[in-house]
Amino acid sequence: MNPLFPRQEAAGLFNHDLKSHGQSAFALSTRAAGKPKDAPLFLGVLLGSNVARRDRRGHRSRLDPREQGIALVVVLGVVAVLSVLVSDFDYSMATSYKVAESKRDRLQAEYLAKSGLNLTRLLIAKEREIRNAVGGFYRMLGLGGAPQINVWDFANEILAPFSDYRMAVEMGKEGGMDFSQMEGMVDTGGSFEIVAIPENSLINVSDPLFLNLGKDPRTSVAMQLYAMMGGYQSPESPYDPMFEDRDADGQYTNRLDIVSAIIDWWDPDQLRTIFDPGAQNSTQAGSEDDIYETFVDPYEVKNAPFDSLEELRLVRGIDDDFWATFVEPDPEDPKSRQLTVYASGKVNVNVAKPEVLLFRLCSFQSVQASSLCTNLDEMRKFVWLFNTARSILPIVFFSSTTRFIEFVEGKGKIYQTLATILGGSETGLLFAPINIPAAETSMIADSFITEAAIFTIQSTGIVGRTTVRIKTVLNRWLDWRPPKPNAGRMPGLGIFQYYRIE
Ligand SMILES: [Ca+2]
Ligand SMILES: [Ca+2]
Repeated sequence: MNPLFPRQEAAGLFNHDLKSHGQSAFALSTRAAGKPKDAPLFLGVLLGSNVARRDRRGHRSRLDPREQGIALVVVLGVVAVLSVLVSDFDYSMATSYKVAESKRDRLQAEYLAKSGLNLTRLLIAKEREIRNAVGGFYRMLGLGGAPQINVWDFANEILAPFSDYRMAVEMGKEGGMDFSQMEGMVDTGGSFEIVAIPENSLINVSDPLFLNLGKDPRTSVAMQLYAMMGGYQSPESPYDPMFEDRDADGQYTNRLDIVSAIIDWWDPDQLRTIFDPGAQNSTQAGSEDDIYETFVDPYEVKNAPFDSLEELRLVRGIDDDFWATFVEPDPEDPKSRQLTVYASGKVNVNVAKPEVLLFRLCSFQSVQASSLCTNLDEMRKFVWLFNTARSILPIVFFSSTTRFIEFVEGKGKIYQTLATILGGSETGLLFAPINIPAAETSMIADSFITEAAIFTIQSTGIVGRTTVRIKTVLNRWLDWRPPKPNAGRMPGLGIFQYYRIE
């Protein structure tokens, strides 16, 4: 019962009203007294509080002015409360829906990324068959047999039908292929993108997995690191300013300090490594931990190989400048990296950036004095030549590391062909060949490699505006032994040494 209008009075009012307005819409609701008639009354008052009505004698009368509009205020209040509740409910439902939609897309994107990752593993595992198929082509060009083919560079193109079904069907039509008839091929509602790089295309700063250069692993790493930081460039290097100011820890850290700190992080002893770039040897003296003990939050060196690239952040002297210059200039793009902690120390001549090839080459004493290691112009020519040749013909060039050594010495088919194309040495586009002592040729050739076994694979699943990225390091090196107490043999598709979903 409406507290504002006692039933008797209200019913009287209403019934009377009904008699007077036989055709009124209110009639429908007034058949059962005391039941729904409260509601029409309410509406009647709401709609007609100022509307004339008749009393028992048929005289027109009005409600008490004090009663007029009270119901309207109450109803408006109720409606306002209800509308707030409804809009809140609507908002929370819309939010829940969006959250559910986003979770659905994220899950879908994650599995697309996983698919891309596994298909890339499969593609790399099938490389040997592709290599055999193109061997004749390499021999025809006079390049010797085919080396390991860089199939990972073409992962997005080769795996396109699995990644973006709709685009593949469209493109297939143009090429006369009907992907829509292929069993198991369906529209996944998203796509994936792959970036894969072999780790031996980078400079390894961790304990080398295998390296037999007649030098201890420390010295080999030190030589490359020092070359990378421009240590052998004379009279000055563009990197000099980086080593002139205090770093974030308040310490002065020069090139040799960084070389020592990185090596001491993983070498098993607790004596400080002292690298002599002139003599190309390293000795151990003093304590490794001195600097770390002075930090506000002190810690000790690890004395074991790096597990991830991020761990390098803990080494003294590795600040943001160093990180942005050498480690990860673009965190979104693994191809911008120059350093790795996963490789053997042998640099892959077919996939390494030309700068990295120079760092490895110039780390040897017998090569250091050559123009390719000291003259910035010559270095730029070398880098330009490699980058241009690879952009024109994105295939691998050197069937063996000996052919690469021949190339830098200005011998062999590849150098001769490039010299002809570029119009000889007079044009100034070609770097001046260098001379490597015959006694050291095989040792230097052995510091390079043409086969990659450890890869960074980054797979990004994309569904609408949702992306999920999986960053991995895949190890396919057959001689690799897992750390104890693990045991077993390397599976055909390799194992993940690093796996992170972002
Ligand atoms: Ca040490
Ligand atoms: Ca150590």
